[in-house]
Parts: sequence; structure tokens; C-alpha cells
Amino acid sequence: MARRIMVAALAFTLIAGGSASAHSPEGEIFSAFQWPPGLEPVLDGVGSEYGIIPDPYWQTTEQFPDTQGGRDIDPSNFDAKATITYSLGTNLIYAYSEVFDDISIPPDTWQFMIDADHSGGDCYPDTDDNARWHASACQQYEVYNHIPGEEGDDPVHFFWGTATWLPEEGWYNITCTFDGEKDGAGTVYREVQFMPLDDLNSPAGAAESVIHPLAEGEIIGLGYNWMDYDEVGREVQGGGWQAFYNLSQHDRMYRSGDGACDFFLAPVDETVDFSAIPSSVDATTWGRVKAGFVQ
Ligand SMILES: [Ca+2]
Ligand SMILES: [Ca+2]
Ligand SMILES: [Ca+2]
Repeated sequence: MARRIMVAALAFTLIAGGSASAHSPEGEIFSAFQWPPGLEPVLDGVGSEYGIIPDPYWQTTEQFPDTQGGRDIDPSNFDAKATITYSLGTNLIYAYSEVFDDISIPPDTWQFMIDADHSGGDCYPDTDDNARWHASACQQYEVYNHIPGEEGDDPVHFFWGTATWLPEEGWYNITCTFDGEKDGAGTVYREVQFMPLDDLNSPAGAAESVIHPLAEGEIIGLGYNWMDYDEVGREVQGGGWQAFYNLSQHDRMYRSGDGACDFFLAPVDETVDFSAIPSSVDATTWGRVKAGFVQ
């Protein structure tokens, strides 16, 4: 199946020619898994739906080199798997990850760059109206990757831009559950959903913004990384982190579409048994049980 996905992606690339400019790491195309309409995941911090997704759609620890500090990959310090998925039914992108961290503290962050139309370029150019044009053509998001509801975790929906209305619109939502020891070793199960956008009009709101219609077979720009804090919090150490685990391997992935990875929007995978997805009732109940572990 992996081969079939790659062949399809290659065919698309040849058809599209050189029109797209966001390629990092160069020559690598990741595949985004497609949910049939009506079978999209439930945003509850429980990843049981994702159990049906075959290996080729997952990215794993060895694909996340630390591109800033050069910390060696060490699963006893940080061990992650993540998958990017989408639905033509909702036009949403669904990201899911399971992250083991030896020290799970509030600044631990999952950061995204989305350049849906794959045009590349600076997402935060200096203009005479930055409130309007910052994050217009591509968007940066930061999700604090730790237990929600703790003291000090307020900006869990960090977004670089003035569109503070994204969560209430349903265009940027997150949740998670956690198994482990508070401020110690544990695994975060994190679900995030995004609306892909070609023109985000932050001051004017959703009605004046342009949604990017996802299309099976296209390649979108999407990159992510994790900032791993293992010593003290962001405020104390002035923004530094101990490691920058980076799928895109691009230094400016946080502000440039050029730093996004290529994600191929795969067809519905015929090898997958979608009837094996647990019902949302089961998943939600399990979510409450797991959330209870945090108390
Ligand atoms: Ca879920
Ligand atoms: Ca760590
Ligand atoms: Ca950490």
C-alpha cells in the first residue's frame, strides 16, 4: 500500500510540474490519511479512531531530528508518533499525536505551519497593516503539549496573528488526555483540528476569509515540530527550549511556507476497515476515564 501511495504522489508531482515551492525536507512527500464523510474523528483527546490508520501515514521519533540544539534522538527523553489526516466531508485537517516526554511541563509545545495552497513564501511579512496580512496566506499555530487545565497553561490555543476568533469558529480546536505523572514522565494524546485557509482575514472574521477547499490528490504545505522543555518553564529561561524536534527540518518552518513539508492528500484507503472505529460514545467514555487519571 505504501508503494501505491507513493506512486500516486509521484504522478501528481509530475503533473503539477514545478508550480509548488514548499518542500522541506527536500524530496520527501508525506501522506495524509482520508476519513470518509461521516467517519471523522471525535475531538476528545482519545485517539482510538486512529488505531485503524496504517503505518505509512504515521511519522515517528526518528523523523524528528533536533534542528537547533542537536540533541540526539533518545526515546527515553522524547518519543513521539503523529499522523496528519483530513476529510472532504468537513474540509478539516485532523492532526493526532502520542508523545512520551520524560518531563511533561506546560511549555512543551507542538507547533504547526500550514500553507494550504502550497504557494510558499513568508507568512508574516512586514506590511503597513500587519493585523490584516500576518497569517493571511499561511498560518502558524502552537499547541502547548501538556495536561490542560493546569496553572500556567493559559495560551493553549496560541496563534501567531490577530484571529483570536478561530477556536469559536471551529477552525482551530484542540484537546488531549494524559497518562503519567504531572510535571514528570508521561504520554500526551493530542488531537487538533484546523480549517485550511487561502486568505485569513483576521480583522474581518470568518465571513471575509477564504477557505481552501481540500482536494483528494493535491499536495498541501504543512509542517510541524515539537519544542521540548525539560528543565524550567518558558518564562524563566527566556523562551529557550532543550530540543526542537522538527519534521520539516527547516529553520523558518514557524513563519514561512517554504519551511512546510509536502503532504499528499491520499484517497480513502481501501485496505482499511472503517467499521473497526470505536463508536464516539465508547471513545468519549474512555476519554473521561483517562482524564480522570490526571486528577
Ligand atoms: Ca478522538
Ligand atoms: Ca524530554
Ligand atoms: Ca518536556
